[in-house]
Amino acid sequence: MTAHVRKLLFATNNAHKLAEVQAVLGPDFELTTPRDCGVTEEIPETCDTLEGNAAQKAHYLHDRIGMDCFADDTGLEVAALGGAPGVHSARYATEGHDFAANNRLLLRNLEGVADRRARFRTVIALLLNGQEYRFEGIVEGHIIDHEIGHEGFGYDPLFIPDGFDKTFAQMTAAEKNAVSHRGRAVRKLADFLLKTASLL
Ligand code: ITT
Repeated sequence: MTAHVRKLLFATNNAHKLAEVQAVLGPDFELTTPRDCGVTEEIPETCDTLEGNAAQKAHYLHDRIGMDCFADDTGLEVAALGGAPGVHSARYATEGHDFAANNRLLLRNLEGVADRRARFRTVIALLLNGQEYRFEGIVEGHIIDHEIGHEGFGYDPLFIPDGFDKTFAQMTAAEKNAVSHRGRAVRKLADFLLKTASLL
């Protein structure tokens, strides 16, 4: 068992994500953010895949700060919409990160659509000692026809994971993390770091 806390730089500006990832990693890890390191601008994500964006965010921060770090890019992939909004999930309805407008647009685009299958997919890119590593987490579920719940963020009030009868927005953080895309990807990251890496 390790006695010291591993410090990890997480390339995100999303406070919800930060809290979720810190909760999954637990007290053996202490997350720091771009803001903690004086990086306040929006980190670019201009690629057309989750893999590309996760790597782009991690490399951007590494170039700015010179520290090992990781980034997560997540998309909601709706079957009847050909995988949209996917990599465009943050800016589906507007250029800003407007969760309410995104949810309204999603419901409009699914009006009268019987096939409600959807999944969240998270890709994490880790830069460690000059090497890049990727970790993926997926949760399958479906989109309901109106928002329910106030926990979580983003599309959570519209998404019911398979095997449940409530949305992510009706779950505690621990319940969501136990089955979510991000929880799954972050547990792979933590296993990797604990088994193979020696971060100081
Ligand atoms: P960073 O890039 O700063 O990490 P972001 O909010 O831009 O934060 P993403 O690009 O990874 O994060 O996520 C795109 C969008 O997908 C996000 O704005 C939400 O609308 C949605 N999203 C991501 N994770 C989600 C989750 O766990 N539950 C519900 N919606 C989520």
